[in-house]
Amino acid sequence: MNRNKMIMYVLLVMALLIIALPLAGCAGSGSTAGTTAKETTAATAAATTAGGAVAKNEISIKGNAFNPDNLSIKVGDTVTWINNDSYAHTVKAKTGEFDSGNIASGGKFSFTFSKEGTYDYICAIHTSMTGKIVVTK
Ligand SMILES: [Cu+2]
Repeated sequence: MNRNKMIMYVLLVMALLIIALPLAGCAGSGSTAGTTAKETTAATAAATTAGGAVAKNEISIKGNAFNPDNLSIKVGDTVTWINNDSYAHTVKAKTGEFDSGNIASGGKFSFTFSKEGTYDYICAIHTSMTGKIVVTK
């Protein structure tokens, strides 16, 4: 009965393989948890607020002239005059709302307009220098 034993043995091995293979397959295909590390490039959105900030409502005084010599603003706005000449000037409203007095070379004068209207002004030293501020709501 050697032959029968052989067959039994082969059948047993085959049976074991049939049972074992799927298990081995499961074990083999274990956790393929590939942690794909997504690189987050630190986007440093450089919010560079324009370096040379162009100041609002500035009037340059140069060459015996106001520049701009006609400026429109809103109620509550502040206007700043900057004397870029090498000698003094003034900023004086014809109707008296403001008067800077002497603004030395390099000096500034600011005035906040709280009422709407048209403000004509001059330099009291050089009366041919004229300017206008138009204030609206
Ligand atoms: Cu002047």
